[in-house]
Amino acid sequence: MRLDVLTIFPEYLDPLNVSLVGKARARGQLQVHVHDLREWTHDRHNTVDDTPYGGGPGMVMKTGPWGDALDSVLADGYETGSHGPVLVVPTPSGRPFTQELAVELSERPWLVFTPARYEGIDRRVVDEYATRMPVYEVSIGDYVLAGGEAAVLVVTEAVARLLPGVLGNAESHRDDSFAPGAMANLLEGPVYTKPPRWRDRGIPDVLLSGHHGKIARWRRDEALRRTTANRPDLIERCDPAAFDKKDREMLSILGWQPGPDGRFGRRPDTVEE
Ligand code: 97T
Repeated sequence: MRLDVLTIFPEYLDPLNVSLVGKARARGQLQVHVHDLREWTHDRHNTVDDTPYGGGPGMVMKTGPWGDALDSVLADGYETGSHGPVLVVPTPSGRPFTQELAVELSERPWLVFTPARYEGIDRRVVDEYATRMPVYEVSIGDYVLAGGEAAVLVVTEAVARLLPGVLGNAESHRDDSFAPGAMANLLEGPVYTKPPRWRDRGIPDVLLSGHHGKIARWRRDEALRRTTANRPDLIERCDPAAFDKKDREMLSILGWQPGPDGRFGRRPDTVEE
């Protein structure tokens, strides 16, 4: 897979040399090209932004540098044998970035990222390139960043670990909390390793029992405990057929019950601390 990143802060992408993504690059599984957008500015001050039409606060990134930069990066990619680019535009008004979207992007041969600073990019840039390639405007969560570079790091890491051969066997995808088919979209419960006692704290006896059935049940109960506490929305939207008898017992203990439509919701008398 080829990745291009166009940014006014190329150093912000230095983490792409480290850890999983850095190793994938070193092994030739991923080609990453980071470009300084200011190389495509036309004036003495390397201007990339201007005031918004219609007024209002902040600055908008100009069409000229983005258009010239994208034309040049796309031409280089095609010349060197890449094909099927998609444009990935981080923005707080994009579609939520999910594991499903990470899987979809991991199946593309070439991703071009355009992280913006200021109040975003002149709309005509996205509209123009959307006539030539798929465009994904993505948000990594409901909070505001100073720019899209951190979102590029997030998307890149989520995508790179899905590429064939990038993750070792020890850390395979099956158990990812949001992997399709992971515990019916429950969050993972707590994990423990040696030593068996630390600062007077032990580990749950069941994990030393050697009883695989009991261990699996305990893990499932802990997953239900965490998910009801931290992500009640995941339980509420779950197909109730995903919950077996023991799940239902645990959900009841946690204060959850099926509603008229069979879907689980918090019992009205149970309150949050
Ligand atoms: O807040 C942002 C500013 C610029 C580019 C992206 C974002 C953002 O992406 N996901 C959440 C916020």
